Amino acid sequence: MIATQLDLSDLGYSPFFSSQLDQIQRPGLVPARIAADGPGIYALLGCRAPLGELSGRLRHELHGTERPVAGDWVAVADDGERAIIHHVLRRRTAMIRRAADSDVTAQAIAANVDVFGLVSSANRDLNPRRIERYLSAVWDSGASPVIVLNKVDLVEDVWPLLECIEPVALGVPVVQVSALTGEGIETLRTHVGPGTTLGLVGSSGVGKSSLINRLLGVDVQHVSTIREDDARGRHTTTRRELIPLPGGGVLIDTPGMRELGLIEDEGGVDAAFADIAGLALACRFNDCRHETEPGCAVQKALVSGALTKERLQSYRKLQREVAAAERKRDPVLAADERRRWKTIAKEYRALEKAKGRR
Ligand SMILES: Nc1nc2c(ncn2[C@@H]2O[C@H](COP(=O)(O)OP(=O)(O)OP(=O)(O)O)[C@@H](O)[C@H]2O)c(=O)[nH]1
Ligand SMILES: [Mg+2]
Ligand SMILES: [Zn+2]
Repeated sequence: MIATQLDLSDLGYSPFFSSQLDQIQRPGLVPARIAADGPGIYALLGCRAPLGELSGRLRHELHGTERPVAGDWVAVADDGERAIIHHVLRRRTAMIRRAADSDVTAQAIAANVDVFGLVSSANRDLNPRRIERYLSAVWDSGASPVIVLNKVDLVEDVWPLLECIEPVALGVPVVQVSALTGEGIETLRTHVGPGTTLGLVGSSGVGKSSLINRLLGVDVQHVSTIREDDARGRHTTTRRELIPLPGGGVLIDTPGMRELGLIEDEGGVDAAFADIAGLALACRFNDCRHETEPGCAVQKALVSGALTKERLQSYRKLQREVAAAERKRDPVLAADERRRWKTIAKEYRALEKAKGRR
């Protein structure tokens, strides 16, 4: 019993989740963490059954991003072989993106991640615009970011790359690593430990799976060489997967993303561009659009070179993207969500009434 509890806390189980389980009025349910999500079937960690499926009710009730994804904590009836998932516990963090094939559908990438490592490769053109986009998504998710510059063994001098990252990092830690030589791996390791979850995201071929293997000390994840002509990856990892670290902590490997479309506005873009938000405080007008207004501190920073045109453009582009996504929200899904909340509110009111009668 004690051993199981220790395992669960190593996997990230905390009072945030156990208090939710305590509130479920159904005896016999145990917690488990989703290790991988396939269509209709889930790999589980922390319970006896290795696999689970949604209960009939959840299959009916949960839509889109509400469905469990890698990293979610769920309450299951565990028969030791095939567990039935009865509840998805509220998420502490959730990385949501716009599904690649749609401009309205949101897709959850991973849940309950504490730290996202944004992996870029030193041998390819490092793209600060991409880092800004990823940072916005991570801040939106509720997790914290670490910028991971991998393959530093391939460059003589990392300084130009670090100089390119610095203006967009705004204090976010930057770790220089090489999955090949092991350089920097111990620094990366400080971002994961018992109870914490580190997810790696980034384009295909940047070395996410290689870094996971390095952190584990054994080759568990499949890796393959990048294409010679354009140095791009081959989309080797095809599903999101949780891998427990010996000694505690959890790693999440994810498939390389072609694009990370922003779909939510939880303030992530403003957090990723806190320098511009800070400048705006000094504009003469509160509603300054930083265009031609007199006394605009943002325009002044552009002139002095403290802010680049590219960064301001990128800020505006991402702001427009989240605003458009909010407007275009899938109306069917939104209605479904509203209906569900109505039901919950109704149940809650009935409960309160019953309490009053006692
Ligand atoms: N030189 C060098 N090569 C590396 C390093 N890390 C990874 N590689 C190589 O880069 C290629 C791609 O690595 P993967 O780990 O498969 O990349 P990935 O990010 O998991 O790619 P996807 O699964 O497709 O998203 C492999 O040939 C690795 O051996 C590194 O630090 N230095
Ligand atoms: Mg991979
Ligand atoms: Zn202004």
